[in-house]
Amino acid sequence: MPDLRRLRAPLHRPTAVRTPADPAFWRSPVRGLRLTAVLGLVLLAGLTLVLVTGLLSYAAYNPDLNPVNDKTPDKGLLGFYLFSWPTGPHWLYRLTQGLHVTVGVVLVPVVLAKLWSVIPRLFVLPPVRSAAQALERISLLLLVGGVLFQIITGLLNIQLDYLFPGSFYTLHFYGAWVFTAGFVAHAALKLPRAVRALRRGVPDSPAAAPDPPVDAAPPVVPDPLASPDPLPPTVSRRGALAMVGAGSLLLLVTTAGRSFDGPLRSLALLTPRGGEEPGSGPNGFQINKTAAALRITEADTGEGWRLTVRGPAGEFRFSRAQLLAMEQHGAALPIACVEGWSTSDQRWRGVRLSHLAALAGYPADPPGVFVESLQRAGSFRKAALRDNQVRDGRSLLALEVNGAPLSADHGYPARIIVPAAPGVLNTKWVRTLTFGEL
Ligand SMILES: Nc1nc2c(c(=O)[nH]1)N[C@H]1C(S)=C(S)[C@@H](COP(=O)(O)O)O[C@H]1N2
Ligand SMILES: [Mo]
Repeated sequence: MPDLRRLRAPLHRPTAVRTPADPAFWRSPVRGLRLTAVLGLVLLAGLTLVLVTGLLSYAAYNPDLNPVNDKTPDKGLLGFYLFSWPTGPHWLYRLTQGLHVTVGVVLVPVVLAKLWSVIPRLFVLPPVRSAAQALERISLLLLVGGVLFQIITGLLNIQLDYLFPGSFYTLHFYGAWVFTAGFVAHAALKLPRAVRALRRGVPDSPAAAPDPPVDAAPPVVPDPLASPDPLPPTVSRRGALAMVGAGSLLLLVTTAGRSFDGPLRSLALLTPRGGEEPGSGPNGFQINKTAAALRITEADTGEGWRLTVRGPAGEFRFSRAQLLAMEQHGAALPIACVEGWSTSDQRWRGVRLSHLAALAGYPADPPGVFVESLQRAGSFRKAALRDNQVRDGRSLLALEVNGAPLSADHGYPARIIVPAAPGVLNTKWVRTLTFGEL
């Protein structure tokens, strides 16, 4: 039997002017607790992963070591969790940051769909009815503001190549904590309801739902997110979810490739350098900034180049030939950038940092090192490495890669390479190493 109420309502209701505060203003039949609950649970799992890997990424920068790595003021309290980032497994940052960026991008359609699904609630009048509700609204402000701010700063950073030199870390780090406050409060308040909505077996789609008998008892708890006056459905809730999923899948395909070499990388259309050919041969892997872009010339890196090593034993200068005459060690390590792209393991060869520390006056238990590049302007000219990084036998001042001398773009005459570290700590075109407490 056709549901007469449903047929009648949209056709014969007088077309009074409705404002967004009127629930009947919102007429999509797709909105409802169930859709919101599914999206919410996906975000609970997904954004938790993005948050944890993001906080790990910050720790990986050694931000507490020396103000060259990070200048965020007052991270004291917020940085309570910082720890010595380990040097193994050597692909650790490649994994955590690949997940952070890829999952973060893939969740964008889910976040937008979730916001769309609850938008009528934004206009409910009066906006605040109780103290508890006021708190909930404030937590929503932190949550929505926080997640949009993180998405925008994150996307700008991976697309526009550090639009905010220096301050990106600060913005994204503070933003993460604002978001966390809203996220935790919101999850605590809404999780039970989301689980209930999914357990109760509310029909998935108004289109697919069997018509209830006319005299059926109305549901005990009305769905606060469902439109009281829905338009006829053009897509089922499952169909709407599938559209969101398809959007996420498209982003996955065009983003994940940045973490892999070979044909997969050419699929990473959303990466500014995605389609760029890093060339072939031993140095044919992705370049972040070229020597030319940073105005590093032949005169800087040619015969006259010397490495300065400082420590309690004094100050020493070495030519590239002298460094090549020292004991050489190899390490197969990737470059893994904060922007989420990474390379597979490259075979680096050069002098161990621990060996240079010994020359500088630390024959055992070397401390951290302060690294300076000959690069004159721009970011990432300096970096501080921790003692555990200097001690690891795979941490090198690399002179060669994959059996050939470093190319100018990969840091000739010498660059740092450290296992499991963010790419930004692998300073190229090194000029000075100062060993000591940082
Ligand atoms: N001197 C200097 N070193 C640098 C950089 C830089 O801009 N200048 N970029 C860093 C960043 S952010 C990354 S991800 C790696 C990239 O190394 P690659 O270009 O050899 O792949 O180099 C790091 N070393
Ligand atoms: Mo990077």
